Amino acid sequence: MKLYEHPESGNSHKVRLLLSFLGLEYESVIVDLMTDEQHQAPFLAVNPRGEVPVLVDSDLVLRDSMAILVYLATQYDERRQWLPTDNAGTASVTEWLAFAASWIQFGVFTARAIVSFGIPANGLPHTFKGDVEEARVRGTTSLTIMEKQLSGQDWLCGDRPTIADVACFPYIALAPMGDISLEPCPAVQAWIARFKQLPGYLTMPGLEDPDYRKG
Ligand SMILES: N[C@@H](CCC(=O)N[C@@H](CS)C(=O)NCC(=O)O)C(=O)O
Repeated sequence: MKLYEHPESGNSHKVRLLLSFLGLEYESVIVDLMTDEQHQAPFLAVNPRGEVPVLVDSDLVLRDSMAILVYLATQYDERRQWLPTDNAGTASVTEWLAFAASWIQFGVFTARAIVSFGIPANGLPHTFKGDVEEARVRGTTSLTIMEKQLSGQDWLCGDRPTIADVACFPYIALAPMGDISLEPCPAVQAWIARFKQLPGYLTMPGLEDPDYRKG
């Protein structure tokens, strides 16, 4: 398997995490987001959306972190620990994958991109400023929603971690990079601490030092 990724990309990190939890080997191809390599012809031939991550497994090319998580959890997790097989369980996990791709992406993700990288990301040209206030409102609301969900249970979809937790973890844990505090959310903080204890957990820049880009 080949993963097109970037070390500071939380969407890439979701995939790195699940590959590690499942003990899967892969070849890493770094796409330099800092020099706009994602918008140059060679990479656009791989992903016309100009985004990482992309996973290539034999003839299959997957261009979205959620699609990749579902693929890995169905293709390579024989015990189906990361994606329930019952219909209601599958739908509940999908609800949180959609939350990660919408509320989280356009909330904490976007606030982090603007505050720590100076760009709005989300496929917009670097000349765009982005709206950090809008992103912070969505980000704060996302945290409130997650706080409520995690107040009565250890994991987003019940008593065991699933790809719902993997999909939501990086950008929620990186929220302080967008100047969104986790202080008002003790249940979210406890979930982050629990997630970091999972066997095979990997860190990424910003998770331990949210100010590393602000120096
Ligand atoms: N829906 C996509 C979003 C991927 C995404 O936002 N990737 C960012 C890095 S984390 C990217 O490559 N952005 C490049 C750009 O916006 O120019 C997914 O979940 O994989």
